[in-house]
Amino acid sequence: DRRLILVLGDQLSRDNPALRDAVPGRDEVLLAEVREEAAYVPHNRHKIALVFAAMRHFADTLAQEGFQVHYRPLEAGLDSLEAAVAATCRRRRYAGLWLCEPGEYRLRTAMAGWRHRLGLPVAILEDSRFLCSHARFRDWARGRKQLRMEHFYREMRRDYGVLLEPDGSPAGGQWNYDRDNREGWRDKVAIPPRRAVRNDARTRAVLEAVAAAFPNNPGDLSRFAFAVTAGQALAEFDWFCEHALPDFGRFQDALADGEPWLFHARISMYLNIGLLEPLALCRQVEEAWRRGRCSLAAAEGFIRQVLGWREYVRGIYWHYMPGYGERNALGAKAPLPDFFWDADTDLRCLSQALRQTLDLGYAHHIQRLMVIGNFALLAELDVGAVCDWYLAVYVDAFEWVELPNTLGMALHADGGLMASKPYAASGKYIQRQGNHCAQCRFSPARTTGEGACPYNALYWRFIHRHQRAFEDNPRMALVLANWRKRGTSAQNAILDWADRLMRELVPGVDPR
Ligand code: DLZ
Repeated sequence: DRRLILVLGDQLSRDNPALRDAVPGRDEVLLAEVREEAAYVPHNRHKIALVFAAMRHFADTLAQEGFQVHYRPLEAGLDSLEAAVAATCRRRRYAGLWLCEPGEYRLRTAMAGWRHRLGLPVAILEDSRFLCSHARFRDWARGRKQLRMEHFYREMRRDYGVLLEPDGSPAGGQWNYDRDNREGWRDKVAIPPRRAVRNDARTRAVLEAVAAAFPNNPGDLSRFAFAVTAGQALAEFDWFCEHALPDFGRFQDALADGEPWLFHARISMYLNIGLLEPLALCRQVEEAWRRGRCSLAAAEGFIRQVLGWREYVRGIYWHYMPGYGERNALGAKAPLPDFFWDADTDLRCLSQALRQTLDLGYAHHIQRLMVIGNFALLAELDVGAVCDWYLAVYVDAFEWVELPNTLGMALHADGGLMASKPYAASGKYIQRQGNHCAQCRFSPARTTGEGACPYNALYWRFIHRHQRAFEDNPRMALVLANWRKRGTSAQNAILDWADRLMRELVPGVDPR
């Protein structure tokens, strides 16, 4: 009973449930580079290259294990995954198609019709690479008024016995060391230089093919240096544990001029395509702390992202889709400015975050949340357009992780389902966290007039326009009170200036 096993470009793991009891010599594997997946948004070329190069290397590993692997490169001209399966089934008979569930709702819906259209039994297995199953998340969510990450995270720590004292209490007496992890960047600590992965002939062929097939997509492929195998990704992670983890915690929220990586692990893309396994990483970081190689705050900060946040956003995604993607609680609808595609803006923090996003397919979370996302929130950019942009430009962006992070966390468009207050901030926050402002032509100390940091007036405009929505939110009370005590003429001066900024920065918008 020969089975055909379809492996998607973000399921490149030997733990893929569809491969778990596959038998070389009997079952066959299909991987396909197809136009639909490569073009449903204008993906960064780094993302396409990473996925294709990792797919080709993974196919090699499976072939070495003795599997017959059907690999369809982009040049084969297949339009969709369904077309790739259909073409393979025309050549050979299979008792059924096996695959791991896809990470995006779009594809999950399309697959619902496969059995009928392909005339073949289709088994879609739950993605066991995540630490929180769909049933576990549903159990946790049942009956709760609010689905807050902090509560979820504690349960995951208990479920997996991570960072616990022998009596089950949290290591060190606290669940969360966020307060120790907010230091701003003052240029006093050396940032370790990253090791670049050397691209082999397989990867170089992918880089050429992607450059030729996607001439207009963002991404400077001359700087492609991502790991494309599980072994390379693990080596990068080992490097992180040794060289960056000790300072990861304290500078987790920092912004450093000209430094795209800082002390970040830079492993989200490897996790999200299956090259790394989340629990093993958490255990390795816990072990580093237990051996005295890093502080508890650093280890806890890392583990919260992987065991807590990552699993939580995936749970939120499947819990609320498909409606989640349509939400726009604050009615944001301004058009996306062109500088999102060319980084051509004078705001230094924003232009650096956009430039490295477009060139490298990567920005760290404070750039994504508090620089780019914050701008989109304050300028009330169209939620759907911003979400599509995030899905396109980042190497690690798949909708299950991108949508809750962008729509819920950055844009507050889910009405507070994920975050108890909007992540809106003025230029003063950006100044506190980093060193961009000293070299920027705008000053965070001023709110109106030439040379004032645009984040300031846009921040107050945002607060002013949404006062009613935030009225009953105790976490917004202080900010609202600060705004109101300014008096009408001071308020109007700020609002007039903000409208002028909107016209300048967001062409095509009607600021009122
Ligand atoms: C992101 C991506 C790209 C660019 N190309 C492919 C592809 O050609 N073939 C494939 O199997 N997967 C690709 N992927 C990853 C899929 O888009 C991903 O599996 C779905 O979005 C579900 O998460």
